[in-house]
Amino acid sequence: MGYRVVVAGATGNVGREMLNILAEREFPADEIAVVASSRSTGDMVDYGETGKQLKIQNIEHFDPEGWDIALFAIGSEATKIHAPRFAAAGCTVIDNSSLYRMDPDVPLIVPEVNPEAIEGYRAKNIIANPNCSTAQMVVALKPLHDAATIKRVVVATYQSVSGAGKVGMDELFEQSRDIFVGNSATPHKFTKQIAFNVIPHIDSFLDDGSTKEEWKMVVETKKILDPKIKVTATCVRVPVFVGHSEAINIEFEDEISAAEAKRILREAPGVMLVDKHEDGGYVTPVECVGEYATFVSRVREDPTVDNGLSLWCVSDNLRKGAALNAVQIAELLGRRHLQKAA
Ligand code: 11C
Repeated sequence: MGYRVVVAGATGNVGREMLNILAEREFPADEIAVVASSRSTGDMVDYGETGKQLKIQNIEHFDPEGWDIALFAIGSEATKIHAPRFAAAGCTVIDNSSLYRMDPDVPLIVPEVNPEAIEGYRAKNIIANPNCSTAQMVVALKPLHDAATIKRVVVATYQSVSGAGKVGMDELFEQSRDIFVGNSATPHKFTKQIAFNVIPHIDSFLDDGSTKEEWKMVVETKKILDPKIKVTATCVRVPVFVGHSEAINIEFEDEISAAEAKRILREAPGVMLVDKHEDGGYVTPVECVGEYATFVSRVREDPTVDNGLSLWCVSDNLRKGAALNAVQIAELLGRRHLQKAA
């Protein structure tokens, strides 16, 4: 007997990828329900490439009693209403919004990094999925932290427009087309023109001048990996449809050479090292689309600090940064806690 699984937010970028990945990985689901807001009720969505289509139900009227796992990709406001309702009915919620990430009673999990933290999920019957830019970074950092203890991380991100949802992707497409035919580009979703431009601003500003996206990278890395690690981030939106990139500078307690780091990364779970010192010997976002791995390239020593390394890290933000990580959490939950696996 398999699981009864709900995907909430099945019409969005992440919800669609959740369905693709459940299908691709042959998640042992006996039944899948797709739910969304009333706007999409009755619409059909593909269950990956299985040829099956699923009819969207209204989340407001959906009874979660008897369902095992719900993958939520519906944003914080709707999550606030529905996650406690699903969790109280015995359906474990794996939530992609930022609502519960820093709740001490909710584990924040990247399965390659802190699978043991899942043990705490029963307090609320909710498990949080991290922000996309944090998820890929901690996958790359974890094996290096185990080897030489990270003290400080300085990261600059190059984040694709799909992180801002389908409207973000549409805005890049429309602005590119408008500029190409000689029209002006009007920003709607983003704060400035995104086509042929970069914007050093993701999410809202905080009092200290940083943004919430930058804050998330700091606090989520501490919660997932190690509270002692200092992180400073600059998060930037770039005109790329899918795939977040990160330039990461790391300072370690102990000595670690680039050669040693590469040897470790080659063996690390979830990491694919592509690092040849030649034209094209590194990974760019277009190559990571549809992939599961977090790609690491350009590993090199930083001689300006003791025990410093710099590297380049790229991943599909809709997959490892969101949907894949959520499905991996569901797989982990099944293996450790739900006794139904087929
Ligand atoms: C972006 N990282 O690229 C954001 C999207 O907290 O889950 C995901 C926001 C979040 O805009």
